[in-house]
Amino acid sequence: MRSTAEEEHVETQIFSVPAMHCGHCKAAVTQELEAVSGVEAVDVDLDTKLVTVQCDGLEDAALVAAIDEAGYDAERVAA
Ligand SMILES: [Cu+2]
Repeated sequence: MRSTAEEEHVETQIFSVPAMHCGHCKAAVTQELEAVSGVEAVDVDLDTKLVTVQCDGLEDAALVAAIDEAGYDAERVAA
């Protein structure tokens, strides 16, 4: 998908999820986040334990809740 960030007010939020350790964790977190309405893209980096979410008008608490649904504690970090 082409980036349309300038037109759609898509913002980037980054979360630290230290308990992620493998592809299963990555898939679980990605799946829960992509199920949230307004989430455009999810990127999980297992090396840094950081989850980058492109979203449109979402509170960070909604994203933390989705990660919690997947079974992980998440903390917002400055973008
Ligand atoms: Cu895992």
